[in-house]
Amino acid sequence: MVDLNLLYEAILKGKHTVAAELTQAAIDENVSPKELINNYLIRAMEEIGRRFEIQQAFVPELLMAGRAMKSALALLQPLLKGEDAASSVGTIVIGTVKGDLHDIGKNLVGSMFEGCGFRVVDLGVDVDSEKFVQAVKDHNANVVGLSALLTTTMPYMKTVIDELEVAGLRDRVKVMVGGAPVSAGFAAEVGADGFSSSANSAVIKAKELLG
Ligand code: B1M
Repeated sequence: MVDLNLLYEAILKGKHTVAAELTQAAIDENVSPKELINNYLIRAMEEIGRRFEIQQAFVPELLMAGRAMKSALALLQPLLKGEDAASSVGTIVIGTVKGDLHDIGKNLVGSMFEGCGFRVVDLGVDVDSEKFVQAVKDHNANVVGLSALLTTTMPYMKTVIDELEVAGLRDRVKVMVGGAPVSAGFAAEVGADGFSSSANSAVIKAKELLG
C-alpha cells in the first residue's frame, strides 16, 4: 500500500516526478481524489508557505512545490469530473486577478466546479477587469469567480465588481471571491455575493447563490 506521507513529502520537497508517481499509485489503489487533495496536497502547500514566512524556504522552493502540486493535480483533475452528478448547472468564468500569478487554488476551484456540472471558463492568471467583463458577455456566464493570494491584489476584486456594474452585467451574475487572504468580511466590503475558504465549499456556496 502506498505511503501517502511520502506524497506530502514529495510536494513539500518539490519532487514532481515522485509526486506524480505516488499520486498514480494512490489512484490505482482507489484512494479518493478529494482525500489526496485535502489531506496531502493542500497540507504540503500550507507547510511550504509557513516555511516561506519564517524564511526557512524561498521562492525557488515555492515554485518547485507548486510544480509538484500541479503534476499531482493534473492526474486527479479528470477524476474529479466523475465525483459528483454532472448536469449543467451554470457557467462560471474564473480567474486570478490582475497582478497575481498564483493559480493552484484557482485551478482546484475550477476543477471542483467542473466536477459538479458547471461549464468552466478559466481565464488564467493576472486577469484584468476588461477580460472578466468580456468573458461574461461571450459565455453568458451566471457566476464569476475571482481568486487572489496577495494582500496587494485583493483590492482589484472590487475593480472587477465595479466594472461588471458599469457594463450592466452585475444583476446577471453572482460574484464569488476567494483565496488565502480573502475573508467573508472582505467579500461583503467589496460587494461580492459569496465567499468561500475552500474549493469544496465554493461550489456549495455558488449553488446556494443560484438558488
Ligand atoms: Co506566493 N505568496 N508569492 N508564490 N505563495 C503566498 C500567497 C504567501 C502567503 C507566502 C507567505 O508569505 N507565507 C505570500 C503572500 C503574502 C501576502 O500577500 N500577505 C506570497 C508572496 C509574498 C509571493 C511573492 C510576492 C514572492 C516574491 O516574489 N517575493 C510572489 C508574487 C508573485 C505574483 O503573484 N505577482 C509569489 C510567487 C509565488 C510562486 C510563483 C513562487 C508560487 C505560485 C505558483 C503557482 O500558483 N503556480 C507561490 C506559492 C506556491 C505560494 C504559497 C506557498 C502557496 C499557495 C498555494 O498554492 N496554496 C503561498 C503560501 C500559502 O498560501 N500558505 C504563497 C495551495 C492552494 C490550494 O491554496 O491558493 O489558498 P489557495 O486556494 C485555496 C483557497 O484559498 C480557496 O480554495 C483553494 C483550495 O482549497 N480559493 C478559493 C482560492 N481561490 C478561490 C476562489 C474562490 C473560492 C475559494 O471563489 C472564486
